[in-house]
Amino acid sequence: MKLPLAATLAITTALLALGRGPAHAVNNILQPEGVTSNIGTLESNPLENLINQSGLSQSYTSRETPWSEVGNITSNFNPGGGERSLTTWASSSSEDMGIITFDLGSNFLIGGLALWNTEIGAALREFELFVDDDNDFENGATSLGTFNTVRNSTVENADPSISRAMTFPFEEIETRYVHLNVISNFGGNRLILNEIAFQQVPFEFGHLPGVIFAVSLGGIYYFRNKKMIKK
Ligand SMILES: [Ca+2]
Ligand SMILES: [Ca+2]
Repeated sequence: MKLPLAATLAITTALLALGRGPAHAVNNILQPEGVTSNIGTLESNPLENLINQSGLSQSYTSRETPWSEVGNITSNFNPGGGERSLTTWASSSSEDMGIITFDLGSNFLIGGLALWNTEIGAALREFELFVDDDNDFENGATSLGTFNTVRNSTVENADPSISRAMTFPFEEIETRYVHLNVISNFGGNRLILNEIAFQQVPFEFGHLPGVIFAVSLGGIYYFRNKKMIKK
């Protein structure tokens, strides 16, 4: 005997719900696992400083801390040097344009970028984002659009020594790699940024990864056959 349609639908719904999981019920902060660039890097300020939460006012847990918390996290930067200046990534002098590529580790549905900039001429001004199925920008990538930052010092009542997280929403898309193409900074002869993170969006019905869908179908097939054998 075959399972009634209602039972089949119930099992499918339950399996799909398992795939989503309670931890993914809200948008979370997603920390990239790797970063590379074709821009030269100052030895004291490595690229990893962009994705290791260095210099942030409070830490977050990747894929668990809600995206809504991102506005409460700030960073600061001491342009005169000292320990705080070493929490940033800095390009080598006179080399401030190029591509920075973030590897999310595996495919995620993302819907925005959080940027902790710096408050000097070396801060990022205009950039274009691309998603990609490999870490090679040269062989093609899909543009998500061009974005402009706002300097903290131009925001009323803002403390110019502290950078708030700036968020840049874009159309939700599933990807593993994101390229950030630097178009301009605010006039310095190098580029200095503090931190980057992404907005992880929960997988919805239509966005479920193929593996979860396959497991769901397999489960239905198994239970239907089991029932038939018993009969
Ligand atoms: Ca940092
Ligand atoms: Ca590519």
